[in-house]
Amino acid sequence: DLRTVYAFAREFHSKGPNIEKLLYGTAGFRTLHEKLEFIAFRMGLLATIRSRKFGGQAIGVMITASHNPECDNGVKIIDPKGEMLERDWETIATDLVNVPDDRLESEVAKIIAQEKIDMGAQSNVFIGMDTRYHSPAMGRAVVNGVRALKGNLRDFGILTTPMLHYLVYTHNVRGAYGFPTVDGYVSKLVNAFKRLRGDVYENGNYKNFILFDGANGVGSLKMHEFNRQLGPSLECQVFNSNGKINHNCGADFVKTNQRAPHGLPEHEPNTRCVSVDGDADRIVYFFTDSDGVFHLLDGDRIATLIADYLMNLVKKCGISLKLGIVQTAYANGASTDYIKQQLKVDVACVPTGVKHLHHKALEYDIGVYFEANGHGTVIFSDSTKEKISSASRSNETSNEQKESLRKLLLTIDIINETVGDAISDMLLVETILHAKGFSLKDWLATYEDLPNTIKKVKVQDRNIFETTDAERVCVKPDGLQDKIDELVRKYKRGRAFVRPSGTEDVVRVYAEAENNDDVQLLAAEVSILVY
Ligand code: 16G
Ligand code: ZN
Repeated sequence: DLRTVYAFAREFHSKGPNIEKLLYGTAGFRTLHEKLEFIAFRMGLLATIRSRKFGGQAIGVMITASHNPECDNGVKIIDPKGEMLERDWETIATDLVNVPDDRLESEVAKIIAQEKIDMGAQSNVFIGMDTRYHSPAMGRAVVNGVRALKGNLRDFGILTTPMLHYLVYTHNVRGAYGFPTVDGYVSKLVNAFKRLRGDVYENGNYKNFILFDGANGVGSLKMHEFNRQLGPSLECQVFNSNGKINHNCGADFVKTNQRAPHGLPEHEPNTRCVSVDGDADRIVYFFTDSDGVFHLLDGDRIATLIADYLMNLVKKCGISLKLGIVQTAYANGASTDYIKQQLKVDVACVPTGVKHLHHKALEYDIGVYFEANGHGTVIFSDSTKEKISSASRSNETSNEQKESLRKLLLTIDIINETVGDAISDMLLVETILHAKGFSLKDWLATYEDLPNTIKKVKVQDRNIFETTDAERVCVKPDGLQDKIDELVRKYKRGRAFVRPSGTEDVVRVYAEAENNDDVQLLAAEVSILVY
């Protein structure tokens, strides 16, 4: 009886008098954890309804606030193909969360009617969470939401975000993409990795040792599971595995501050290091050279390294495929120049947020997409995969080409195509560095980053800022962009833009220029305009 559902909701997962408007943003709902329990309950309801819309296909609900501080949490829904929640349903989710308790019942009824949901249909909700201490309470609220509408559920407990994407997708395609368990996931990636690596673990300047900053999050736990299967093929030493999540460590700390995380064990200069974020869907590489200088290799680097490798492999396969790289305005200008002039690959720019990048990448045969912050992956179209497998079966293919095709197929197997995945990205980068015999220094030498910075500016109302052209041009407030352009013109290789954050109550200011002093000046001048 649905009456009891809503009585229950009012008693245990009440929204209370809270009238703050909450939005299903680029990463779902994300805010202070105290404010989120009723939202988690309502997302349990919504996920159950959404699963029924797809005749019982699995829908994921992930509890995480990714790289945010420990006090925050978040909840987002994963669609049947392992992708982010469809646009229209973001609005439905937003509306559902913003109705007061006494309108919950009618709002749910409205969704069911509008979307023509058969409430007798099967429903399956998969739940996963990060390691925050308040995540289990949020998970229980989701469970209560699912139970309230009599849906089935599987609670996978602590998982990386990309793992849950994988589990949802593999369940729905009945294992065609991999075995739908965490173990199946680890094996799929590690097997492909080992077969590509072969018996020779080191090559040229590439050493098979890496330091792994787990951001005190789920990435460090899961990396241990990978390590068990990786054996000696890659020696990965995990650190930052049980402190405060993202505190002075992790991919966001390293990228934002352009310095090494706390807790880094003693090591030789030039040792390869990585940092992932709290839910392990972002990764950056870094090292400190023999002069003690820190060097960062971010998402732009990873994208260019992967694109270069895949293009060469495709060429050797004797097939023709269109590869493209998708970036955001945050991509370093030097990386964009390198892509155009050296790699001669198509490059597109889209607004911040994985779904925008993913969507654009679908337009290519092979779409490589990365945010500068280390969030990204590669996607291969269905026809690309068909081309590759039919070429590998064809009599007209030479043995040499077949060997390249085999490598390409294994490379695809390492990649988590559903969403950016720190561990999968790392295994891919490790494979490429191994194949090229590259140290991080060699990789860094492919092009030189322009100095850059990102500033946060607190403003009264960030909603008055509106952008266009993939956030590179600010159209509101009136006249602001002209003033920014005027400042930018003063600096050699200068570039700057402002955009309202989608996850914090601030405006972000990005600046880059030929030298660091100019960058700081330009960023300060633009910040004053915004303030
Ligand atoms: C979200 C996005 C991330 C983006 C960030 C920008 C997803 C899953 N996550 O965390 O990709 O870089 O927002 O934050 O899309 P901002 O709008 O506060 O700058
Ligand atoms: Zn994340």
